[in-house]
Amino acid sequence: MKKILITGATGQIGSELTPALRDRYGGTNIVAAGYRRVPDPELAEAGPFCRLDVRDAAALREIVTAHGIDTIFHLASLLSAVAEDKPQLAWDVNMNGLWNVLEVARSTNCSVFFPSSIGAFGPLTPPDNTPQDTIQHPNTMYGITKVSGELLCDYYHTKFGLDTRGVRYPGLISSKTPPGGGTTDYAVEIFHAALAGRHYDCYLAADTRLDMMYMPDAIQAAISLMEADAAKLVHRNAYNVTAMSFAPRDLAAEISRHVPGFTIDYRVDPLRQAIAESWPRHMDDSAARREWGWRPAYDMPDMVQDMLFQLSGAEEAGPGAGHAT
Ligand code: AKB
Repeated sequence: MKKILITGATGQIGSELTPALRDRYGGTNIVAAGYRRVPDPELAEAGPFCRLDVRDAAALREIVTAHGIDTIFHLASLLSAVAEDKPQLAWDVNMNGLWNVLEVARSTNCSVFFPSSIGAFGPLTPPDNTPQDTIQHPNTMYGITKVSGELLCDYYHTKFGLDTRGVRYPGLISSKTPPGGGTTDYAVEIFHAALAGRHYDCYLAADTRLDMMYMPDAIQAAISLMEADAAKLVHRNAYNVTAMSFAPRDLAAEISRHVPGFTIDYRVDPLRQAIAESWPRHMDDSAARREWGWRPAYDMPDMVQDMLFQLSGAEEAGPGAGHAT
């Protein structure tokens, strides 16, 4: 990786992956592309930034050729709850965006990282110790675009020899960036409520257990996979990766250990509850561990401690100080 393009650079993963890659490879070698016109000053000033709608194939090609890009981290995507609300738009952005990236990559010989998700599984999937290779059959538009994306990336590898790689992320928790319309967003919102001394109404039921990961591990997973020896990759696309598995009740109990008096109620949103119930509770990520050495650094108690530390610093610095929006 010498010249990297990140699509969706202003989003949940992109706003932390971009600085991490700039630290590693140098600011000028990382082109951040986002849909929103006004990026954070930090993102725009530490290296090249351009506005990009991934559905615009010509604009994408122009950026890739103008900057001599050899690797694309394609993060632009609508998340699960938003996609369920706007399924036509989700198909357009998630599928046509990926198609454009793969086509540009095919003609310019770029490597491609594509993040899939636990959303690529469905109600027929074994929810515990979910195997790497198993029945998927998602019943949400988000999941349909993710499983189609996995298959498309595999196809471009076998048919055209393109270097496509990807992981299935669980719910991601970040101290820096608010999530944008996912089913697992409660696991971030709850921290802001606890630290502000507010009561939290959780939209998932107390015992809805899901796979989760702290953002530093998610960033490390993307970088490690893209730097891994290609000869060792058997699965290539859509490696199960996880770090912890908990329900809202478990997270609330751990937060209460640090924030005495924190209170929570459960007011279930049927849409997001149904999505969550169709997803794995805990994936088997042994293929990722075996093939490219995946190993998360944070379990749930470590994550909670660090989130509270990071967010209390940010909140002391002023409202929204920790948010890269
Ligand atoms: C979402 O809820 O949409 C995401 C995911 C698990 O893919 N966080």
